[in-house]
Amino acid sequence: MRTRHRTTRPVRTTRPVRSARPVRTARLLGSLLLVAAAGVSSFAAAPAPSGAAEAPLTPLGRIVPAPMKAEAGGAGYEITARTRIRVGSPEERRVGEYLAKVLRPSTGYELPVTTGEGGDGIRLRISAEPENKVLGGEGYRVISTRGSLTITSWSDAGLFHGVQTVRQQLPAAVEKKTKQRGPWRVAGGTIKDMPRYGYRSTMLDVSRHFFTVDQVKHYIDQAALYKMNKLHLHLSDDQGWRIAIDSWPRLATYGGSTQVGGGKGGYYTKAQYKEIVAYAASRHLEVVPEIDMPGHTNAALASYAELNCDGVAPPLYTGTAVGFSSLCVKKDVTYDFVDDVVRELAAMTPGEYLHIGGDEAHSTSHEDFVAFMDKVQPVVAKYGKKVMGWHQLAGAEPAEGAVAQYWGYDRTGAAEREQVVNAARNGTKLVLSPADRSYLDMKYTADTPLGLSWAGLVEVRRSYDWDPGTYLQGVPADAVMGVEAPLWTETLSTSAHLDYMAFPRLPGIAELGWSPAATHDWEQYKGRLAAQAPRWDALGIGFYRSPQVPWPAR
Ligand code: TNX
Repeated sequence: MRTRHRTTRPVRTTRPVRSARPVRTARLLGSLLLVAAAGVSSFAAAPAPSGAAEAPLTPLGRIVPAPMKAEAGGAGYEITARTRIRVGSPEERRVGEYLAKVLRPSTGYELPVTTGEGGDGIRLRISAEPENKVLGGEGYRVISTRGSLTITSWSDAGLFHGVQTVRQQLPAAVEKKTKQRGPWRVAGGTIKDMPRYGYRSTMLDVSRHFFTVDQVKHYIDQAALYKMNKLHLHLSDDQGWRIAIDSWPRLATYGGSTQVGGGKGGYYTKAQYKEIVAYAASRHLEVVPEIDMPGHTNAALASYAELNCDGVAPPLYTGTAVGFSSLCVKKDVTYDFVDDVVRELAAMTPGEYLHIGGDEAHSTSHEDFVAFMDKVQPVVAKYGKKVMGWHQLAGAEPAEGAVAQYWGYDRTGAAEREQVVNAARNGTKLVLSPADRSYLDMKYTADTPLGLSWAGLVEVRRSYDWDPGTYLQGVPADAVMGVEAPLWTETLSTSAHLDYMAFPRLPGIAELGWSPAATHDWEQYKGRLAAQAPRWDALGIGFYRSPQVPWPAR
């Protein structure tokens, strides 16, 4: 059995973190352009160096991800005991209720959500006016004046993202669950915002360690704060099968009965899975479920002997090695199994994609891997979904419309990279999750008590300081659909563990997915990031206090 993760060169955990490029004038200018002053300095202002007294960022200047355009002006709207949240349609009402739920406990105000007309208060409007339409299906505008705060969008997703922006403009205490002192003022001015990419994802590995429905919901809430719009759930792996499949019940009841380290594991019933999907949808995230195949399948192979080429079921596995398991590519029953699983999973997944894994199939020959993918991709299409796969899919024949998820890193071999680049040139879309940038399970430093280090150490700056648009040389810019921050859980078993590894890196990947490339600038980003800390404290998120970031004193 393999105990080493990669096929590439041996891992050096002490590898120095590459120093990032100097701030380019063009970039700085780009971010300056985003702010029309009106006497208010905004997020283009570089924060004071770590340790020095901080000049507090203005509310408009501390938003993460950085908005496309923010113009300060006027006194702005103050939420008071008299504030009403004015909505019209049921979609507007849903977003209004969500906003009210965020604001009520800390402000102590009633904040009725009302359909009554009126010019004052907080107004949420979905409208197809051209100025909303140009901002697309997720963009929004916020206008804050003395008398009213208006969020408009072409869609409810855009309204929801606008609410996240407004939330970040209020004092951090707004996130607390008990009554706090105001005032609750939203800075005056106008924000126009829309995402750079339509695919902004985080992955949670619920297989290596199982996480309950409530824990997953908690993670969804955190991703929604930063305008992510996909939740990739890694539902099966060697150590556990986490989703009930009626036609193969032992997958969950037996294959899900343990986890890394030998704990009791668990699985989601269909009702629970649907509950996660619905909760994610209420936060405007689409669930992308993954069944990893043909490798990473020990839990399935242990549950059903007939899935093994030799007809013998292996024992359940609770270690952390990879690459030792494979479905039996030559047996017909394998494709009955795949058909049933994909059919049942697709039927309870409203989203567009179904992820079929395909990584680290070290116990499957290349020929078998290609044959397997040729047979399995049409099954996904048959049940109405688009194929996603890890980038090894590029080594087979990606189906029309398939999306490959790149998880290589600086030491990924040229041949492997080239395969991905060629696939992209031939029309395969890419989601980028480079392991030495966006993997939230990589240790920050050699001293990080949790996580792995096979891709190197990933401090906050390294995680943020890359451009998805130019990252893979030779890939056409429009082949990049977006980014993902995967959170693998070999070493993580509690929500506190997830918090510590995801924060502060998750907001950085979210920003790479959302913000215009022109806003990219570590020196000012680190100031905005630092300004998030009181919010995380208020939300009870225990984050890593990276020395690279000028955190405010507690
Ligand atoms: C690689 S990324 C894996 C996972 C591990 C992860 C740990 C990928 C497609 N495969 O099986 O959990 O590294 O960082």
